[in-house]
Amino acid sequence: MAKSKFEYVRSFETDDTCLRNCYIVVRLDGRNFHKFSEQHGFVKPNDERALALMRRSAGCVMEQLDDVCVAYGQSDEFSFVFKRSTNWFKRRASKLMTHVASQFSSSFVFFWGEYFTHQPLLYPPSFDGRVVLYPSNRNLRDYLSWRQADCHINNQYNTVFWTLVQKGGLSTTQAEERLKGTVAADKNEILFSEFNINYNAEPQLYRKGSTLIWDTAEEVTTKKVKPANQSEREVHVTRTRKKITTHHCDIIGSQFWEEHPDILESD
Ligand code: DGT
Ligand code: MG
Ligand code: MG
Ligand code: MG
Ligand code: MG
Repeated sequence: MAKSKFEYVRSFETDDTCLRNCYIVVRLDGRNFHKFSEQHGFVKPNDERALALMRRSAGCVMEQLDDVCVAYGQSDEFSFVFKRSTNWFKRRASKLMTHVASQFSSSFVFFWGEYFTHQPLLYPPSFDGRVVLYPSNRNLRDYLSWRQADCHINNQYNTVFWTLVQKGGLSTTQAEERLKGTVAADKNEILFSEFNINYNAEPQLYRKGSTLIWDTAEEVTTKKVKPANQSEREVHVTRTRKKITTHHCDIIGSQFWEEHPDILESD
């Protein structure tokens, strides 16, 4: 077929194929969620509904898109790790990133009402996305460790900050002043000695974030069969199905990775 004279514009498209053998990480982050969380009455510092909705949307991304081997989320962000051997969309960064972002955003809106039963969605939220490549298992694990360490640092700060405000009667400015220059041990001490809160006993979900991986589960179904010349009977059929499991555990140390050796492909 003859090409139109306009065809040449295709050559303006640039190649954004991700380097082979690398893990492709797409990280999404809610746009201006400082305002979004205020306007939708998120509980401070952690809103169970919001975190559950984030996990639900991330699960939807894993189910609808190929080759995500692990996802990690906290606060208004989620990172999706594509298998290093993936050839989905020929490893084109823009395709991968935009599919993740739009599947996540539409899921977030689609499932909103299931989690925020009495809080209408006031305007359409959006998430930015970026792609980063990690060439080794060490680099990938360090990336995920970085996000989990960030979760811990922010959550510890926010927990003390909002305890000082909600239980200690301080203004937000006073709480900020009080925490200036404090290290982790000081923050734990304030929580413990003044409010009888043991930070390490706070929910793992808040302190560690959420890690989603694939697991296999045996599923037993009954099926009606009717062999020739015999009466109909029921048989049990066992099938192995892939399903997503959620973990709120430490992913910085080795234990999690040793318990789930199938997540990473060897270097
Ligand atoms: P950005 O990402 O540059 O567009 O701006 P933000 O405002 O989204 O900033 P970011 O992503 O650094 O911080 C996340 C904001 O979302 C932060 O202000 C706290 C809020 N947020 C996230 N999860 C919760 C939650 O469970 N409860 C409450 N109250 N706020 C939350
Ligand atoms: Mg940001
Ligand atoms: Mg944000
Ligand atoms: Mg964020
Ligand atoms: Mg098309």
